[in-house]
Amino acid sequence: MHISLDKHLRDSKINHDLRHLIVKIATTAKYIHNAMQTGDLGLAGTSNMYGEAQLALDVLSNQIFVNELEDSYYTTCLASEEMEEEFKIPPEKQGKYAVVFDPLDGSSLVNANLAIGSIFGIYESDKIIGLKGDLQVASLMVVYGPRVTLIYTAKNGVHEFVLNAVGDFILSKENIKVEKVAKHFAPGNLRATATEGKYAKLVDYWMKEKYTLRYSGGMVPDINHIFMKGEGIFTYPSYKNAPHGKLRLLYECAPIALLMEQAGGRATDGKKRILDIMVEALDQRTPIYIGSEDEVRNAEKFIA
Ligand code: AHM
Ligand code: MG
Repeated sequence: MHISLDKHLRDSKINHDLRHLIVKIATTAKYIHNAMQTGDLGLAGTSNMYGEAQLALDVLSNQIFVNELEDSYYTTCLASEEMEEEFKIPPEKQGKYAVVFDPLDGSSLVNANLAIGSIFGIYESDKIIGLKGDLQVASLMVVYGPRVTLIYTAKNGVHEFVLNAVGDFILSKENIKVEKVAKHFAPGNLRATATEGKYAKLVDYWMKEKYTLRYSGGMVPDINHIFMKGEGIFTYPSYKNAPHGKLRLLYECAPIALLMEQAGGRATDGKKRILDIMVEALDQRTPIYIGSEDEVRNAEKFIA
């Protein structure tokens, strides 16, 4: 029997509003996928708050998610990697959830036709600053690859759905678990090994121990690889030029950390649980070590 995302949420007794919000995000992801296949992939001519050139697709995806979430009547405020400020939902459309997202993570990979993704964190809140990832009531990521898949947790384990030919997300993997020990490594920011001796030693260790490299340049597919193989480690350390790393706490690291912990894995900044870090700014960055528990602990030792 096919189990749809909506049915899975119902069977898991996820409350009405959260269920509808998650289904709304899933539906909207289909529009993004459609835009990806048919849309203009050129530069939009604007840059986001980090000074990165935005692809038209970034701008478009962000706009589509904002519009759809505003009109869902389930949200209070929105924050996205592609917006400088929090977007307050007008009073007549207020719900109870703050939604934070990266509408198109890994957008530089689009023209190379590699897999990319969208990431979402959901909080029951009417503000964002001062929250920490632990307070998320749900998080999810969508992978746009040869197949479109969605992985969610509403703190009920981690579950994967595949988009079928008639546009339904159908359960494909329930209760995904990540083993403690890994044989795959995804070392982000390898350029840091030029100046960070400890990170260079960690990468050396993985190579000497004959770990298998699986790195795509997109955090979503790289993390998805860990979920699908049931083991692995992904790292994105800081270094001199980027003292807090590159990846954003709110839009990338915290939602993915919740998924990873729900699957039995570990996610830290090298010392502290990602989910314990307080959000002090929308654009806050953090180094990240995430995946199989023993491997993350080992990485923490190397870089201590
Ligand atoms: P983006 O949000 O601007 O697309 O950047 C995030 C991406 C991650 O998906 C990936 O892990 C990382 O950037 C790769 O960074 P680098 O360009 O340093 O290799
Ligand atoms: Mg991103």
